[in-house]
Amino acid sequence: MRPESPRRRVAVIGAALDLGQGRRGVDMGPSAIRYGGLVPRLEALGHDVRDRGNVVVEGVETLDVGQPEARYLTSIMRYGERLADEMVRCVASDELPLVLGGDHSLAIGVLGGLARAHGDAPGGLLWLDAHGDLNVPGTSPSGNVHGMPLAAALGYAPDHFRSDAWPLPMVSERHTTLLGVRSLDPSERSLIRSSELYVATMPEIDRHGLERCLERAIARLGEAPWVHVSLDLDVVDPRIAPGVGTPVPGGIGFREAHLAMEMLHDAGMIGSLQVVEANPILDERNATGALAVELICSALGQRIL
Ligand SMILES: [Mn+2]
Repeated sequence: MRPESPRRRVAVIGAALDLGQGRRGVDMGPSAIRYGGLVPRLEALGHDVRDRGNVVVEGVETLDVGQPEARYLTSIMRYGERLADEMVRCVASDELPLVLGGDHSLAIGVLGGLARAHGDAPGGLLWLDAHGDLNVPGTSPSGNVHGMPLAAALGYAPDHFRSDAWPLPMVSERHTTLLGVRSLDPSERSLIRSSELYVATMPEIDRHGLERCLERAIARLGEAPWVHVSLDLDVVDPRIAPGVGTPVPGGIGFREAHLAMEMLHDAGMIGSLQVVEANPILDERNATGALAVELICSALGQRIL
């Protein structure tokens, strides 16, 4: 039997960041998810929801791109520090942070703030993504920082990602799972092989089923002092979630995505949640924004029966 869904105080935070990747439009992701009816849907589930608006970023046209190996990194770090303050405030007031992206580089500030809020203790992380996001400046073929946030959180390139606003590492390898991956760069592969990360690739999900992979991930999360769930919408197959900047065929299906959220909820593992990379310019009639709303609702207690 699943436990009754506890009512939560939920703080919705829009992270309208688009500096971490090359395609415009992902800064409108928070609006697309709100437009999909997020807040009333969460209220209908019994949650006490406060929409804290967006943490806005300066227009990319006014900013210095910096080094090509990590484009806009300085601006992304400053932005992350503002997001980190929001996370600390949420944790202090016992609100569940629900962060709407924005590109995935916003995870640097989210995880940094959560680690700081929990006394600098590295946490547990479930990273649902088509990609590894384990590049560091110098290994990334594109120089786009949205391919680096998991590496940053694990403390792999401290000289680039150090800040007074957070500790490093923010999360620990043995409590971190990467799920749904189907596109890795060579440097990411060798990094994974020499790490304690649990990486459930799409072939592994095909062979063992999402349920078993997720049970293993949840067991690791259960040993961590705090837990964050990071949902990159490109983990879902692009036929279902077309509105993402870097789609990769062969992703998890509609029901698998919901099953993951339902299992995490039932295990009491949603300490904080971010849903990233929704790009309404690339979307089809907000299908991806609407999917994000449905998945968030499943993660926060919505059930069919
Ligand atoms: Mn990602």
